[in-house]
Amino acid sequence: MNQTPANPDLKIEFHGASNEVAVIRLTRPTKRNALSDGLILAIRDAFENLPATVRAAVIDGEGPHFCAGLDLSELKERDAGQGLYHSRMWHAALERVQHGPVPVIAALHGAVVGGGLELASACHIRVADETTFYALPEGSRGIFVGGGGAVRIPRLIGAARMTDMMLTGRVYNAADGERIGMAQYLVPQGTAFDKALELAKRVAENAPLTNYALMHALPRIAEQPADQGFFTEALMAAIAQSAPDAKERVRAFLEGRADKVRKD
Ligand code: 1HE
Repeated sequence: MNQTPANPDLKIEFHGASNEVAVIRLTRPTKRNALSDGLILAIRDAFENLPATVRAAVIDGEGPHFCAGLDLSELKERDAGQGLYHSRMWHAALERVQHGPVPVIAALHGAVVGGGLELASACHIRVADETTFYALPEGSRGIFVGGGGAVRIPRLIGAARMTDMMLTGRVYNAADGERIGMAQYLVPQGTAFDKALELAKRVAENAPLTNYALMHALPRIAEQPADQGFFTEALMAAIAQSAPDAKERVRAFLEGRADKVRKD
């Protein structure tokens, strides 16, 4: 099953026995998957219109790089007001990635720069192959992040590292990126997509309410004072465990029908 988005620079296909994994691919390799306004809106629409079969998503990029960030050819025409609306449009689109219906796994390779890093940081898991490099060239282009990076990237690597990247143009390679928290997985060259798909299939097997709690409750709890966080956690735990799906999964373990936890 495939879906044809309105924008030719985005492709959506479905994987798994029940089409439970959506693969959303940036297909603008000649421009290094630079994110035009049309492409950002297509990403938003893709996440808003995922079929009900979908339980997890992978996002990746065609060609030698994941994504070169904002399409700079569109930048020169904007005044201040248009710039504000443009940034808010990115926020709305990447909000659909982060707080959409399903967990999203980014498969990274090559350049993950500027708005490409902002897109990756809106995903829930990042798998990077050895060719990946991370940069925020906004500093040297005389602009600022505008796609939510000022909020999301410090939560991954800390404000001090992001400040350094933007002030000095520092580029992190794949290994250092994984060390500082850009990606949770570092894999051999050319294998990020396969690993991301494998993880997405595993994520898709979870109880949907557990995935929902991880996407929607956990980041909010992390921002709350401890006392409120404990209370939100208790509410979410009570809701999750009351689902029929959760009861069946616990029963399956107690009756020896479910996998044990094993070392890899
Ligand atoms: C582009 C873009 C782009 C490439 N907008 N057209 N992002 C940047 O500042 C990164 C700019 N790009 C690069 O540094 C490099 O292109 C890469 C390291 C990503 C890749 O290098 P390379 O040698 O593989 O490709 P290339 O030859 O530089 O680029 C191929 C074509 O893509 C070329 O166009 P052509 O017509 O000459 O073939 C490039 O001009 C074009 N291209 N990147 C437009 N970004 C919400 S705010 C977010 C703010 C930002 O993201 S700012 C950071 C922007």
